[in-house]
Amino acid sequence: MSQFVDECQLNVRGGDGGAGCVSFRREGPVAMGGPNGGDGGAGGDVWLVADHNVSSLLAFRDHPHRRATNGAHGKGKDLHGRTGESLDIRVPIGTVAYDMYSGERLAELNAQGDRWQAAAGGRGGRGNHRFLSNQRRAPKFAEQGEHGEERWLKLELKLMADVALVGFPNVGKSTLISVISAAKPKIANYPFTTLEPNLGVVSLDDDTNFVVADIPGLIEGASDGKGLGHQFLRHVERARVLCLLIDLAPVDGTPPQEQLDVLLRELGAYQPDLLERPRLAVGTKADVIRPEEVAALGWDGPVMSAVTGDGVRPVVGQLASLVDEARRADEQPDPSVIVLRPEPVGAVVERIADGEYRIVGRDVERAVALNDVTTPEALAYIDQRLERLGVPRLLTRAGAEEGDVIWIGEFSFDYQPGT
Ligand SMILES: Nc1nc2c(ncn2[C@@H]2O[C@H](COP(=O)(O)OP(=O)(O)OP(=O)(O)O)[C@@H](O)[C@H]2O)c(=O)[nH]1
Ligand SMILES: [Mg+2]
Repeated sequence: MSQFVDECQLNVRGGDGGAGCVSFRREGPVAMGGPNGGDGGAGGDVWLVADHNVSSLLAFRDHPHRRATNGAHGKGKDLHGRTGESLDIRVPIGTVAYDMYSGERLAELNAQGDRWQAAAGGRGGRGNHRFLSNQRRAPKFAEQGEHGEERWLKLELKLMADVALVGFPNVGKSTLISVISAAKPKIANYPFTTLEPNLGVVSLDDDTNFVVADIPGLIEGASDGKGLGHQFLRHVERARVLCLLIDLAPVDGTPPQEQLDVLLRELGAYQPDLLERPRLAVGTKADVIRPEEVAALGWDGPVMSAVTGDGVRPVVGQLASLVDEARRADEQPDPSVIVLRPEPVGAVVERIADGEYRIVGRDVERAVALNDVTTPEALAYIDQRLERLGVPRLLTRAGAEEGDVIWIGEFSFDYQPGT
């Protein structure tokens, strides 16, 4: 079993758009014919794609930067730049993407093939032929390409186990998974042997198999972060069925029912609906205690010994049918990719100092991103665009006054209301 890494940071960046081109036809003796500068190609997007062949987020630890290809610049003779190649990043099923800084949950990829656009490529800049108009016969400007979107993500993998083995440290969780599946976790006679979850596939016959997760031991106070705390409870969240293991011969003598009560209390305190999950509680280490002693402890649930194998089969059978029922109940179409990222809309005016404002927004930034903003025709174009995007109204509302400095990207101008 490969090492299990269930959290990583990832920097994604869409490709930059190519710049539009400024170029004019050469028509015989006419030095400057009509404009024929091609558009820049769009940058490639970055996608996360759920793939069951990927089982951990390990690969991202060493290579946290992923970017798509840039679009090519436009050229003369109306040659458009080639579109940048998009990048598909394969992630395990059950990957949840968060914004690393805000912690906001952005998307969940729950089923094979689910795709989520993690970073959009920048749009290509328009070539000068696009700015031809009756007033503008020879536009000497073109748009710059837009930068690709960039962001830091935190990816988290929730185990997609069918059954989670829940129990105090040392009750025999790892021993059980080692006898019912091919998983070979470390087993030892001390608490907290298991520090990272192990997954194992249990096969009953060709059609019946389910995934069991052996997770680190749970102790009282885990829901407050004690022991290995929340980290573990998180792994329980996705399991359809809980198998609670109860030590029939614990070193500290905690009676079975009390163990069960503590486990349930911790699960419920972490997330109340964990108590709604189908569950099976089983007494372990039955080989070291006589049946009448078990009865005297007040335990009347199933018992087993992972060491001798006694009672293991019926337990596996019961788990299989609980899993089967839960899977059936689950079969209504999965919401699959849950995308929670709101699309940015319009432009926003921020006051950055006395008499100084900044306008932020994709369209306004694009309006001023020209290769040359010094020509009167380019300035006239910018004016027209900003007007159409409602910028004067936004500035008035924000309290801007004549002579104030307005910034959009790298571009700044003095505010002249009503012009
Ligand atoms: N006699 C007996 N001993 C068992 C049985 N199952 C496990 N043990 C022993 O109990 C000890 C702990 O077993 P593990 O499987 O490592 O327990 P665990 O629940 O995974 O423990 P943590 O990973 O620390 O939470 C080991 O010494 C095992 O050999 C059993 O059925 N009978
Ligand atoms: Mg263990």
